[in-house]
Amino acid sequence: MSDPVLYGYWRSSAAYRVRIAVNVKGVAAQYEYVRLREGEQRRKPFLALNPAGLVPAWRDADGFVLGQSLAIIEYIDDVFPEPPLLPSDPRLKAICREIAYGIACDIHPLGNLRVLERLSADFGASAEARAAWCRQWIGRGFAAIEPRLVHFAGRHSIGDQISLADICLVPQVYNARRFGLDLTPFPRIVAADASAREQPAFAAAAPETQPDAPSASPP
Ligand SMILES: N[C@@H](CCC(=O)N[C@@H](CS)C(=O)NCC(=O)O)C(=O)O
Repeated sequence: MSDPVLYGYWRSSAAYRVRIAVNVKGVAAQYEYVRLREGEQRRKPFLALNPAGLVPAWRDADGFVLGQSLAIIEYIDDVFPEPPLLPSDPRLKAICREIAYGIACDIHPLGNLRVLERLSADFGASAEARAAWCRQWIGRGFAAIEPRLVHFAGRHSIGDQISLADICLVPQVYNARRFGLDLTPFPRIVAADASAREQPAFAAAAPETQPDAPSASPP
C-alpha cells in the first residue's frame, strides 16, 4: 500500500495543523501542493477530492478521502493512537477542544482567503484594511484563549504534553504575526507557541520550510 496523501499549501494554517499532527505521530505521508493563489482549490481535480474547495484534504491509499483539518487530525489520532493528541482527563480534554474549536471555528474562518477576497471585491477593502480585519478577529479570539492558558498551561497549552490545542495554536500565532497583531497582551500564548515550535515535529511543519514556499514570500 502506498502512503496516504495530504493535500495542502505552505501558508495554509489549516494544512499546517495537519502537517504537525502527521509529524507528531510519525506517520509516513506524501504531500501534494494546491496553489491557492492560482485558484486550484476551486477547480477539478481538487474539487473532486474536497467539494468544499479548501485545503487540507487527506486521501488514504484505498481511496478514502477526508476534508476538514480537525476531522483529519482526529482520524489520524484514532488510527495512530500514540502519542495521544487529547488529554485523557475529561475536563482537560474538553478544555483542549475548546481552544482548538475556538481557533478553527471562531477565528480562522474570518481570515480565510475567500473571505478576504470578498472584502476587497464587495467592499473595496485595501490590503491594510484586510490585515486590520484579521488582527481584530485573531485578537478577540486570543483574548478568550489566554485566560485558559493562564489556568491550564504548563510547558505546553494544556499541561506539559503536546496536544490538539498546540497543534491549532501554533499555526494561528503564525497568522497573527503575518498580519502584524501585537501579541504583548497574550504572554501565555506566546510562551506556548515558542515551546511547541522547539519540537522537531513542529519545526518540520513550518510554512517557510515547505517545498512549495517561495524563497521570499510576499507580504
Ligand atoms: N475548516 C476548514 C478550513 C479550511 C480552509 O479554510 N482552508 C483554507 C486555507 S487555510 C483554504 O483552502 N482557502 C482557500 C480559499 O479560501 O479559497 C479546515 O479546518 O480544514
